[in-house]
Amino acid sequence: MTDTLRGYILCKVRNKRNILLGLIFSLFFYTFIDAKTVTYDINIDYKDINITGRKVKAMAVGGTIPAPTIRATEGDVLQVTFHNKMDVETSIHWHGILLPNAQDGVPYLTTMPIRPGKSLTYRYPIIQSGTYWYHSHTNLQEQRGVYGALVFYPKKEIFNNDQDHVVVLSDWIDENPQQVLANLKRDGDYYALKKGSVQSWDQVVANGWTAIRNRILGAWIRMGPMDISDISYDAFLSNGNKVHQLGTAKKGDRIRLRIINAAASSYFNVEFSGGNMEVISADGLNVQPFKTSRIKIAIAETYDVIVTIPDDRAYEFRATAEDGTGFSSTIIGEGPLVPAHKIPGPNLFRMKHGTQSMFGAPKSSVKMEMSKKTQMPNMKMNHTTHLEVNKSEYFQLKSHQSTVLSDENPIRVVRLDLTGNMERFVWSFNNKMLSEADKILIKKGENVRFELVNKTMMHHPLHLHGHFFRVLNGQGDYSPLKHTVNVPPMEKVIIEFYANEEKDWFFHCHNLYHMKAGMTRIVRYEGTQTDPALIEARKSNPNRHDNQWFFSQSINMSSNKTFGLFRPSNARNAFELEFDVNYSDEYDIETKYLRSLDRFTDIYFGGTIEKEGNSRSASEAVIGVRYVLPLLIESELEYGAEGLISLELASKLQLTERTAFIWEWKTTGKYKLELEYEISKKISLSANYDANFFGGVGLRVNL
Ligand SMILES: [Cu+2]
Repeated sequence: MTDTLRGYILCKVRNKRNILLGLIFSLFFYTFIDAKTVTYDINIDYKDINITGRKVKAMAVGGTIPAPTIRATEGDVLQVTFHNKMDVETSIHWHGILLPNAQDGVPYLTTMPIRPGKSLTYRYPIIQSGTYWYHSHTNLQEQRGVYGALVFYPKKEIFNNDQDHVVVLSDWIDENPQQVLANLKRDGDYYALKKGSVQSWDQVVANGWTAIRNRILGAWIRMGPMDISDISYDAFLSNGNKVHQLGTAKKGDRIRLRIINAAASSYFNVEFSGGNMEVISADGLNVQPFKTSRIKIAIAETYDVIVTIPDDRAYEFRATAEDGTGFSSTIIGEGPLVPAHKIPGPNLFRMKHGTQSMFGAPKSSVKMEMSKKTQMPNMKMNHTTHLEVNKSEYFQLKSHQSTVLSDENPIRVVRLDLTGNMERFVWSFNNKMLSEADKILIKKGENVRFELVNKTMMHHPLHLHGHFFRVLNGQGDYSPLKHTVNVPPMEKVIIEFYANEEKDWFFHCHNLYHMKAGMTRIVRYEGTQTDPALIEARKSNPNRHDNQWFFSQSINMSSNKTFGLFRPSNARNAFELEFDVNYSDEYDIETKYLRSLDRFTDIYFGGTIEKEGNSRSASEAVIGVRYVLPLLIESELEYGAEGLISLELASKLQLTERTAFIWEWKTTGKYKLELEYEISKKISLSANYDANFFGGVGLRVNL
């Protein structure tokens, strides 16, 4: 292979008859045909792309975004060599694929990273068929373009179609993803202004009593305003384009679409303007076919559907981001366009956290269907009916065969609360990030059941590497097998699988930013021996996972004083320097080291220095607790070295989309009032009044 062809797949498919391999695989796959090795050779490199009118340095596999589709057939051996032409390391994970642990591609956990300038060959036998995908598992590279489709054909296709296409959905933002994460760490609602989802009080009131009640009840249990996405994207893409023409078609053609949600943090509602879609598989595996007008596809899921072209016209397959901020279009056929519905975003003010179906069919007809066997009093523990399961959003997915696990196996139940601190953008399981938590230990031969309880206001698409699990969705013995499951806000989902593997596997939220912020675990099989090369490599792992330091500074230059806040923080620790200084040499400075105990509680120590009028400056050491009270009022109970105890209360009220009122009151008699008008996320106008420094107007700059 030469460099002259860099950026493209150099060598497509090479048939290779290898007698020894053939013998081995014929034993494995009950066939006497030699396993064919399907070989790909692909570069990963930077690529300038222009999606919004601005040139941005992206990362591309094989020279394209999405990466070229890798195709092979069940029973083949897949061998793919990636050449990393970038100056940062990378990795490739095979999403939804059952393969030897060392091929899974989680850098430093299962597989060595692909170092800058180096190559890595992945090789594994294909023991499944269906629609899957592959992507980088390094830092935030997936957001920058390192993802592509994986299609494994069955040995014998059961569906007859006129066409078969991959539709890779994704989200795009010009801003550097690392900066996106830094912005979210500063303020979980950072992108609300850009995407128009600021829930100010004027809007709450305009939306009536339901909205007012939702907001007050929410604030009472210390939940911020509801939002269903974190980031405001610049574009949504279908096979790399905002609008994508998918070949020609004629009336009556049956077209199979292999839909892959490869977005970093977007859910999509997909609809076809030519009528209902027939869902034939989910997460790569065939299900009992059913028709629906709409599918909600969570991050990292795949669905295969068949659509029928009703007439000699152009039809739109539209994927609308769930937050309503945009969509991508795939056009099928030629002639006058029949557009798909416009799907508006949800009304966040009136939103209740109930089950929303993943599919468009009416929900009222659904009941939890239990098989007769499972309704008998002597129920086996591993049957679904013993468990409280909410009406699943996946209720229409039904497996072809029974997926019940053998009741001979011991059962291990793992309860995982999905937790988070939206304000500081920390996401976790059981209030612990990956870096703080123990591995989830399981044992080969067990039936492992995960009880997933979402205690946050967001959806989390959870993905387990190297396994398929049953989702207890009300279909009893025919519960579908998946590799990714959405857990809606404030709901509980139960999954279970037979532990038939070995070693370490990642289990994580597939929202890229949630994963990076800590919502990740390692599932370890008992007795795992880690490859010494990986142990050695981990010592110099340059990727700071969920515990990076971020810096936020804001300074306000007003006519009466200058005040500001400097705050470096990581997930659990923060330093704060807060100061007020006026022009007659009076000041009030507070420094603190804070340790976060949970979402609501920080403990701290620090010191204050104060100078008023002509008196000398006075300093004092303090310790205290910062605690979030109902109605989202922040309190600080502080004990000073001079023996005084004080209490401070503060909160921020968002009055309009850009105007906020901030108040602070302390038992010592100090108070501060500030009215802020946000021009951008960086610059605000402000008016303040203060017990010590009186009133003034000024400009706030956030850096
Ligand atoms: Cu998540």
